[in-house]
Amino acid sequence: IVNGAFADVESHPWIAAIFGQRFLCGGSLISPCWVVTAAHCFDDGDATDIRQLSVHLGKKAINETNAKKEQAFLVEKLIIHQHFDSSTYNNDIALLKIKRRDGSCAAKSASARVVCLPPLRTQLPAGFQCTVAGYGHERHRGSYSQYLKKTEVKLISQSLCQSPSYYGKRITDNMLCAGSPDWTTDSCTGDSGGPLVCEAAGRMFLFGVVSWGDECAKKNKPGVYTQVTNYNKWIADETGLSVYTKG
Ligand code: 4AZ
Repeated sequence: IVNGAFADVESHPWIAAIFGQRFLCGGSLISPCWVVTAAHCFDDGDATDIRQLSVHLGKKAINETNAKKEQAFLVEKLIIHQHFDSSTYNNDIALLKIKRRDGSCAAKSASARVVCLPPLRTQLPAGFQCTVAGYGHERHRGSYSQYLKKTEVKLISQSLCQSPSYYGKRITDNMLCAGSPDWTTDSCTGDSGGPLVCEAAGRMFLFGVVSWGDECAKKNKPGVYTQVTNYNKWIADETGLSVYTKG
């Protein structure tokens, strides 16, 4: 996250930190046994060996462990969207089924809780303020943040984001753009897979998965997020969860 602020994990209790040999990506807990993340996190051959993966909930810092707040899991299943295109990042979404060695999934606590999926195909208006969180770089070509950070960004209309001075035809209907009006704050490398949440009717909903962008906090180059509302059926089919209602 470029600029923004440090965040308590209790304010983003659904955030997951996904590790391979080292930190890979963020994610979001959508049910006790399932984490949503970005498909491109597993682009790199070795990372797809699920025996190497672990998922941590309740984590304030990538390089520190707080046993009181954290829960750690193995990955039982990695489901990369069957139409993920690594050249365009269309359908940049994946699911991880998590479990402990004893077979149990996440326990609800102040630092670990599921996030709601938005009702099917709900669209929020341009200018709507949402929050993105992660452990990623603090500037383009910078370094990972020591601690979990968050920032506020505003949704950008599809037509503006598809205009030539923004991203043109690179933006598909499965993507949504969000940025700060003054281009000072943004998600960045390492925030990938993590949550873009928007508050509606007093609840936080997962509207986006951090996917890509041209650098970070760059003028007319907002953060691009996977449009989670297009994937309710896919998530339901792959997990067996019922995600058509506010749940
Ligand atoms: C990345 O490289 C990345 N500004 C993620 C998000 C954004 C840019 C780059 C959005 O993973």
